[in-house]
Amino acid sequence: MKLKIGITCYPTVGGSGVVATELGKLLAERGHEIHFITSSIPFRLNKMYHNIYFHQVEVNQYSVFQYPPYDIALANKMAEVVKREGLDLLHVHYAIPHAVCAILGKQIAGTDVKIVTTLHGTDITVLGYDPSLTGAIRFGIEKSDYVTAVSDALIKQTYDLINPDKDIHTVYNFIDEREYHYVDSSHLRKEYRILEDEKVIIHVSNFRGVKRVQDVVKTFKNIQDHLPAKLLLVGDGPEKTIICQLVKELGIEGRVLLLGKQDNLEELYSISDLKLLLSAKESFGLVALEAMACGVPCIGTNVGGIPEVIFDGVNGYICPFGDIEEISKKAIALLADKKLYKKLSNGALETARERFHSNKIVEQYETIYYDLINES
Ligand code: GMT
Repeated sequence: MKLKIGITCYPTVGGSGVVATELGKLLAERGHEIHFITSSIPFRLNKMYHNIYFHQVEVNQYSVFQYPPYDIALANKMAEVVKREGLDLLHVHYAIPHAVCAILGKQIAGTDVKIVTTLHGTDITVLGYDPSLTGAIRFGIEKSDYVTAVSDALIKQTYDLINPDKDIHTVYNFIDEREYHYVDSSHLRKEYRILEDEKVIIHVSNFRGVKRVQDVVKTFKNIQDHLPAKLLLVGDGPEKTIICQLVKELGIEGRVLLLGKQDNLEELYSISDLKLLLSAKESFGLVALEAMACGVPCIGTNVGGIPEVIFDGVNGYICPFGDIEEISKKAIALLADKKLYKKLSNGALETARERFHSNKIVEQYETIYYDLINES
């Protein structure tokens, strides 16, 4: 039996939006009918599918309301689509506001549509500390029919912070391996004026404080003191100005390429030798998986779900958070030793292929959906 599935996520750039959209695309390829119910077209929905529909949530601005009622409009749109299209289930990404909207939407629709909620991190690790939202997050989790989180670490944090009376199950993230694999983009090395003997270090993020881009830059400073190297900083966000300043202060402007937001990241990963993910909070670290699928080993911090993706000595290294010296030492050793490098690069490819393959993860979600529907 093929299912009719509504998907709600933050459709703009961000790991949760990427995973939700890729999941919708792969489910559509398996014959399910997918209805995205979001504020704008998910940015990764870049191809035509006959069985993917997009329902835009529109919020009108009324002078009597101080804030536009987006959450209510979303719940109303969910109810409308559930009823008109006969959806079997709503899969929402983020407890707040999406799970709560789905619960309200289900009540408005008056049907037995099932609700699957996936926790991605920020809804717990940031919002979970806000007492004005804790009760609503707990409600969203407890009233969902099934709750998943993208790592064991996130589940633990959810129980520690929110303590919901609900089982939560880990379903790891995945990437579309048809997109993320090694490509010959060596022309970029020339275009970026990267010399033949230079190693390329890459960091990709939204430059929020938790991403600790300053630690990436400081680590890179140490690396390039020992061996010829360039740093690619990809993305944009609130810390960008501070980072540009730091690069200047450290006198490494000529070695750091600030590339801003980019698509086709596989081309950048394919000219990179090492990825740094030195976050203070990270429930999974999708960007590490993207890099690994292109054969790039990663160094990450022992934070959140990062050690569930980066395995120390297998596909990279796990280092203590903020320990620039240790991270630099590991990076230099890895980049200087061809045999070790090859081992970890192969390890990275294998991790992406075996542990996080999209077929495996999408099947896990399908099983959850069918079990819920068959239960009722
Ligand atoms: O990391 C961000 O700032 C974006 C955020 C999001 O909601 O997209 O990412 C979260 O979800 C991703 C997909 O599951 C995870 O890979 C990220 O680790 C997680 N971010 C944090 O936990 C900080």
